[in-house]
Amino acid sequence: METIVVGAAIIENGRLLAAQRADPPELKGGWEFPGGKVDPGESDHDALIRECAEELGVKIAVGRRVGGEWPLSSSSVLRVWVATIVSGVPEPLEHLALRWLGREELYDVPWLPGDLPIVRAVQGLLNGS
Ligand code: 9L3
Ligand code: MG
Repeated sequence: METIVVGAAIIENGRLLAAQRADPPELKGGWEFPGGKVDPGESDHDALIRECAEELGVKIAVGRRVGGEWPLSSSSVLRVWVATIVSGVPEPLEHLALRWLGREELYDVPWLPGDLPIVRAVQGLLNGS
């Protein structure tokens, strides 16, 4: 069975929230859209809200989908939605660090290879500020 992973493109004030992975060792230090695996019987929407609460300590509102299925490996795909923060201030509860990246800073961090094409897709949603 294919593993479904969901990710959030959290945008606020024209900046995108990027999160630096703490694990596993081969992904440690790489930057990603926060999120994670959908649990059995869980909807993508619920998984995205749960993951953002667990990883960042924030409540999000889920907006439009970004593209279709982004391949992560031979057995897993990433589905991404734009999201906004409804309450809370994001903290790196499971990541090494968080950064708000403006349009000119989007490529200042080493994105995970699977996430990089999604950054390009999100770029146009950020205003120049
Ligand atoms: N993954 C890649 N990019 C992302 C996310 C949220 C996840 N934006 C990969 C890393 C792991 C797998 O998907 O190999 C499951 O993610 P997690 O549940 O460990 O966050
Ligand atoms: Mg995760």
